[in-house]
Amino acid sequence: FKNPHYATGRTTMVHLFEWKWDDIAAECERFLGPRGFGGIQISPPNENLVIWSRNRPWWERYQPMSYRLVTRSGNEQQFANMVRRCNNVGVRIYVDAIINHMTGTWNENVGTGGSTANFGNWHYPAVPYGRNDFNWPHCVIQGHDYACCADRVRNCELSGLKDLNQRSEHVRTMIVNYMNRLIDMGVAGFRIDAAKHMWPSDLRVIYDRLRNLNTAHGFPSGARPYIYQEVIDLGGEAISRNEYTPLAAVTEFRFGMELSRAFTRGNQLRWLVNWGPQWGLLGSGDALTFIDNHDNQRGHGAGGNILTHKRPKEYKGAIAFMLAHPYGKPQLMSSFSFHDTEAGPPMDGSGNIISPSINSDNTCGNGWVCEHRWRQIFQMVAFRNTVGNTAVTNWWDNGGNQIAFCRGTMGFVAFNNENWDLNQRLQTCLPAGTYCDVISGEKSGNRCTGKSVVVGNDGRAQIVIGSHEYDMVLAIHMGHQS
Ligand code: LAG
Ligand code: CA
Repeated sequence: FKNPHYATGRTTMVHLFEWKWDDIAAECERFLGPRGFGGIQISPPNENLVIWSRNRPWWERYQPMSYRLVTRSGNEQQFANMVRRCNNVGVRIYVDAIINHMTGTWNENVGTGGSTANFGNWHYPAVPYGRNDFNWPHCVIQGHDYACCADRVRNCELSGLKDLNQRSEHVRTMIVNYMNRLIDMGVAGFRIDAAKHMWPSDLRVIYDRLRNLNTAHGFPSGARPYIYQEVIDLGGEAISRNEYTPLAAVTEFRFGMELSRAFTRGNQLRWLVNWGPQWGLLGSGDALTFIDNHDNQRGHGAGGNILTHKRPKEYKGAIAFMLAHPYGKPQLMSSFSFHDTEAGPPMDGSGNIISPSINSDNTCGNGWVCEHRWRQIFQMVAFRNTVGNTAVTNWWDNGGNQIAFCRGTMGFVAFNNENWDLNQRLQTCLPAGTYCDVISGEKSGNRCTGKSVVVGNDGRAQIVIGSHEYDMVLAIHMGHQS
């Protein structure tokens, strides 16, 4: 369950938060496929409660009404069409699977597919689930439970969301049927929402009953779905991420926390010389890595001063380090802009999501940030694809916040997070020639639109990153020789 089954040469996925299926299909064909992205995490595709009383917040999608594939992102036919079109251009789809709970109790009770429920009776006829499918006695997780009481974290409600009992055979069957339906439609794997709130022994039963990936969608025979379990473990809790790594991959929340700290000068970049398990991170093959996610970019979930698109220079620095360094399986965040942390995606007066528009410079409009279309970010995806599994070599630092390293003989990257310029002759490990920096520009015809870097016969080059430049990174690789 730890292999994402990306198409050959691809390495990176992006979370297209709250995007519609038709827009994702188009984005696969016009941008993600051609640019070498490996996959997409999509918002939950199953029916959720419509919450007009809070003006359709983003989090209504974490309130399941049924496993029918009807949401604001689209219906079942649009979903199937998206998966097929993305797989056709080598981009995999990973589903955010909410299997810990159903909705909380609300006055309104109509789902995005028209289903209704009787919350007071724990009755969800569209699945169907009834009282016996939930954990008893009824209880709600309290803040202090996380430190002491694993059983309460798993058997009580997470913020009042009705807590399914995954030991129930009927619940297991409903969940497995839902996930297998998606596998048959061509998805490549799942994010397991709130995995910390479910027993690993129950999850194992569910994972083992999943079908192999659909060979008609280009997967090798016998391929198991990629599973990354959302476990927030910053230390000090009764439940550890290590209970989940024997099953499948795990979201590594310490990764974005530490890199956010380093790139905001809470820690010096030079300490990143031994980035990885020596920092207390999971084994590389177990870790789904990211700087921010949809929760902590707005102070939900783990929170904790995470860098986001709102601090672009530092954020692009942290993302570049994530993509330049071989540790983990990286995931990019693609956001809609927000001030109110509860606000839903751009929508019209009827609650329909408004599609992103694409500007002439390839960035997005209509309220969509589309970090994945920022040059400094998508060019580093290509960097990662190009350098493959080469090692980090020739680490250099100034004893502070200027660092540089090679990836084998395929790529070189430098960072300047000091108040003064970086201007050094450094070993790039690349063959002699002229390379286009992929951060300040790109290769256009035979010239560079940004900086050119001239590598001599000894592999060295003069590397300049001014402290007042737009970006703090310089990156060159074998795919961008001019
Ligand atoms: C997750 N991971 O474990 C998701 O990443 C996270 O976004 C989900 O919470 C959570 N688990 C449940 O799937 C989000 C919001 C919550 C929201 C919840 C359900 O962060 O704030 O709770 O989705 O919609 C909301 C209200 C609560 C209310 C609750 C129950 O904010 O005040 O008690 O709904 O109705
Ligand atoms: Ca639970």
